Amino acid sequence: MAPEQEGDEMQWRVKLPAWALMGGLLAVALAGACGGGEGETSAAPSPYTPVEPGEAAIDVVVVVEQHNNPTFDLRAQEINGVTIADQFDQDSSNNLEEPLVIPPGRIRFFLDNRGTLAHAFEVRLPDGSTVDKTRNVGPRKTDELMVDLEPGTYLVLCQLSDHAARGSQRTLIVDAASQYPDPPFLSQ
Ligand SMILES: [Cu+2]
Repeated sequence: MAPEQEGDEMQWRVKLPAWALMGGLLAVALAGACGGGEGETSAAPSPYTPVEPGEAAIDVVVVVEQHNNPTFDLRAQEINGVTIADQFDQDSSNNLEEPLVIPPGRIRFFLDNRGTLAHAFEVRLPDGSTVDKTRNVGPRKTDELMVDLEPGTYLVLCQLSDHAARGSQRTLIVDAASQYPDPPFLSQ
């Protein structure tokens, strides 16, 4: 009888850790399901999300679209809630001669990737140096880039692969004479 008892005892020892493991896995699975649910039900990111308390106020919000289907393009949709999409044609081969003109100050570029590829967004000085840039933004995703810009001429582009050369670029002119209403934030 002694060997059987020993066997039962060994099984029991094995079962304890197994139950503990299953309980742990269940807890992790439940936590993951809850977290995913919250992410899916939250609203789509807005260009006009208020800044956090203590953060510098934003002067200008520019909604920039990236396209690559059928042609690569980088064009602006709106500035501070004012639609400016009609300032840009669908021909991206002339984007350097068809500038985006915005007021100076603290700028939030809200990048809206409408394409089927990952894109990104970079602001460059005329000498080619980088002011700031986003990481890669997946298809149908958004991101934002916050920069302080003084009046002058800049270049905005997608810095990935050959996208800029294929049309994902545009001259950016920051001009104090460019006037828009304040950004439609709920609070600042
Ligand atoms: Cu791109």
